Amino acid sequence: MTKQIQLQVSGMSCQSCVKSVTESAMALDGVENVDVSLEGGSVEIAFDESKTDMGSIAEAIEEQGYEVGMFQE
Ligand SMILES: [Cu+2]
Repeated sequence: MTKQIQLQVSGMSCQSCVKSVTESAMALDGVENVDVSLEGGSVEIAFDESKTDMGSIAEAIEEQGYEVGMFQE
């Protein structure tokens, strides 16, 4: 089943950040859509709960050098 979450991600400042955050999340099996709001410092992610989870997604984004804070469903 597809789950939609919104993560607060700090450290994103330009289109290149948007690209690396998007690509790192999309690289995970089960992530279906990633929508980055640069102004809001947030990332909306749709993923298949049976294939991945929020922790893995947050980790993938953090590996790119960004900080993942709060999230909401
Ligand atoms: Cu950047």
